[in-house]
Amino acid sequence: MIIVSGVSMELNEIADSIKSMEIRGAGLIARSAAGALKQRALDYKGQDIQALRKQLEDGRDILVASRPTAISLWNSMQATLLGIEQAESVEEMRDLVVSNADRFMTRSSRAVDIIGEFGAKRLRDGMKVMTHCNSKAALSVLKTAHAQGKHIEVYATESRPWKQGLLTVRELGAAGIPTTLIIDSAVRWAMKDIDVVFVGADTVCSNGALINKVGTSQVAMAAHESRVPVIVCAETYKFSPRTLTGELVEIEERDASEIVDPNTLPAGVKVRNPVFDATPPEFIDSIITEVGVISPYAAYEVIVREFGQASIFEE
Ligand code: RUB
Repeated sequence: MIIVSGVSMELNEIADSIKSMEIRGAGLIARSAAGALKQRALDYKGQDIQALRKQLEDGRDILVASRPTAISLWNSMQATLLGIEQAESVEEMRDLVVSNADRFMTRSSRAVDIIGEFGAKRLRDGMKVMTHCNSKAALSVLKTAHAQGKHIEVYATESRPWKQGLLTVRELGAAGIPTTLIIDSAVRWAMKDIDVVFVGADTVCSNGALINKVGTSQVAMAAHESRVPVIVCAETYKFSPRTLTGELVEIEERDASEIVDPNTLPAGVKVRNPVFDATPPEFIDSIITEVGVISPYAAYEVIVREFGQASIFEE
């Protein structure tokens, strides 16, 4: 059992909660999955090292399958199981998984704070910021700048169909930041007053493209048209070693009923519900990571530095 938001959960329940979006946001799903795998290691009471390894790998597969787009989930599983094939006893394997998971969770939470500090330097008194959806990393920047006494104002998109923008305005409003909610289609209308856009990331590809909540590319296009810089807040485990070998990122499509009750539509009308999209690097000013602020075109270097050249040859 692990505790997520005060509720204790088994690995399968965590995977189900990720699937149903009770646990959401690329960083939180990665940390929750690492915690779930750690707990599976702790719960194993047998003495068969191969059986433990199988339980861990099965658990990893269940968690990774829960949402397909965010590479953070896959990277967290890789980090948590790093080196288990070398373990010579159940105890050694268990200790390794526990320390790997703890390191990942600590490093990942710390990264959000560091990104907040780096990003706040890009904000000055009087700036109007736009954000899309609900990103802990992007909000860390806005809340850090506000805590430093900078008077910023935020325009937040609603983010249909799940309306994660309501989470954003509640959080920013509670922090005392002047915040305005707009519908997604009002982005271009609002852009004329905006100084900078801050968004989060589900995946950063080796060519510098950003995969984030659907609509991010429209926000970025409108910003590009108005010469407004778009800044991406992405911990290094949001960078995808899998894209180095040409793998494309799967864009999750969720059930149409999240948008509209299909029974209310005439027969034959289709509804599609893609929940992420790709923003090309030419619309991105910079990416703030916990190891520094980079151009999107430096994504390849970050991937090689963080995951090693060997990641190219891993399956
Ligand atoms: C959330 C979303 C966020 C990123 C980054 O989508 O697109 O911008 O996941 O979030 P969903 P964070 O609601 O479908 O998970 O910075 O919190 O990791």
